[in-house]
This record gives sequence, structure tokens and C-alpha cells, in this order.
Amino acid sequence: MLLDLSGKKILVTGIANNRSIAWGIAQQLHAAGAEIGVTYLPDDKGRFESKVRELTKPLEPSLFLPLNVQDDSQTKNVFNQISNQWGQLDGLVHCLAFAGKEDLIGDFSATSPQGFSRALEISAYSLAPLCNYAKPLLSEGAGIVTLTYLGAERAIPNYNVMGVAKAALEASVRYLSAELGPEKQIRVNAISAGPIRTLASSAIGGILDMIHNVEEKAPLRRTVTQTEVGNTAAFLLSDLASGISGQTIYVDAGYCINGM
Ligand code: IMJ
Repeated sequence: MLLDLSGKKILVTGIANNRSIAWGIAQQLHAAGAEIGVTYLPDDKGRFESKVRELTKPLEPSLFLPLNVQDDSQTKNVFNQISNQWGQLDGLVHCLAFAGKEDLIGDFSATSPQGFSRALEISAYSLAPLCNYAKPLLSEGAGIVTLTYLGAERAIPNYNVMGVAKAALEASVRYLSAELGPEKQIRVNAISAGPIRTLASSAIGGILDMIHNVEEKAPLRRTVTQTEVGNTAAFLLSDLASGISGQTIYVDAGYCINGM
């Protein structure tokens, strides 16, 4: 097989339900032969835990752990478990983002300092400590992939503080790439996905207009699927992408090349 992830142990964060891009990624990594570990966002009623456990059963994840990146002890625990049960890590997939609903509508200048900090902490900062804890466990040639969006570099209606967070995330990818590359050939990249109907997008006003706009104007005249993003993640985590690091790769049906 050309794209072969067999023998690779890869941690996937950010699966919330069957529409999650992270779920598309996990499935394609599994299809390429990877051994998967899954984290879920713990909540009071354990709703994500049971939903994500059921959903991911067919992939037979060999790790299934709670992870709220705002709680450092949970992050520590995830990498302790990886150390104890896997001994090494060959790939890390970061699909975590959150901003308060009130900050994803209206005037960007009205963003509260708390809202700004929270969005940046969860959506951008979180990649750094994950990489820091992962560092001693990462194998030669391991890959790290995160998800971003065009709103990092263009002013997209209502994306607001998330755009600022994704800009910080894309810059983090470059600094982490510079840090992690020299010793063990570890590569860090971002996938900039076009709009997809997910939990993170369905709650947003105007997402359908955005999707229709892409269907009308993107070179491929359609939106992309979770599977297509998943295939790109599988490529980036495979040895086929051994020369790619620090990049933002667009999986957007070509949309971003347009002038208007
Ligand atoms: C999000 C907001 C505004 C416009 C948007 C989006 N467009 C797209 C998204 C055009 C495609 C989805 N996206 C790329 C995101 O990164 C979404 C992040 C997000 C979504 C929510 C919704 C529910 C909530 N908080 C959120 N935080 C981050 O309470």
C-alpha cells in the first residue's frame, strides 16, 4: 500500500459526533492501518463520553481518555497513559476549538477580554502544551496535524475571535515545526478545511449561505467532505509527506484561490 500507517500509534482529539472532522480523520487513519487513541471532552452528564465511545467502537481505539485542555492535569494524564500503554507516539491530531457564542456574531471590537482569552487558550494555545508533553514520546518522523480555517487570514463574517485564534494557531504551527523538526524529523502542519456542516458550524448563523457560496464559486463547485480532510490528514501523517512541515494545506475544493 502506498499510503501505509500500519504500526503507527496516533492520538485523535476533537471527536464530538459523527459529523466531526476529527471523526473523518480517525476513520481514514484507521483505514490506512493506524492504531488509534481517542480523547473526548468530559462533561457533567458524560454525554460526549458515551456518544464518542459508541461512535468509535468500530475503530477499536486502544486508548480512550478524557481531555479538556483547560485542565493541565488531564493533558498530563493523557500523555502518561500514552507513555505507559503505547510507549511511543507516531502522530497527534489536534481538532480543538471553542469560542463563546456571543463572540461569533456582531462586532469583533466588542469581544470581551475573557472571551478573547478563552478562544485563544482553547483553540490556539492548546497545541503547544500538547506538543510539549508529546515531545519525549514522539518517534522519528512523527507527524502533528491541526485544523484551521480561511478566517485566519481573511475577514469572514462572524468568525471574529476565532479568526484571530486560527491566525495564532497557524503561526504556532510554524514555530512548533521549527522546534520539533531538527532532532527527530517531526513535522507539524495545518489543514485549512472549507466549510462543512458540523457541530462547530451548524450552531452558526449564515453557515448555509457560506456553504452555498462555496458550491457556486469554488473551482470544484462543491464543498469538501470529512473524508477528504481525513485523507489529507492521513497523507500528512504518513511517510509520503516526509518533506512537508510548517504548512497550511487547503482542503477547500479550491475556494481560496478565487479573487472574488
Ligand atoms: C464559525 C463562526 C462563524 C463563521 C463560520 C464558522 N464559518 C465556518 C465556521 C463560515 C465555516 C466553522 N469553523 C471553521 C469553526 O472553526 C468553528 C468554531 C467554533 C464554533 C462554535 C459554535 C458553538 C459555540 N462555540 C463555537 N466555537 C468555535 O458555542
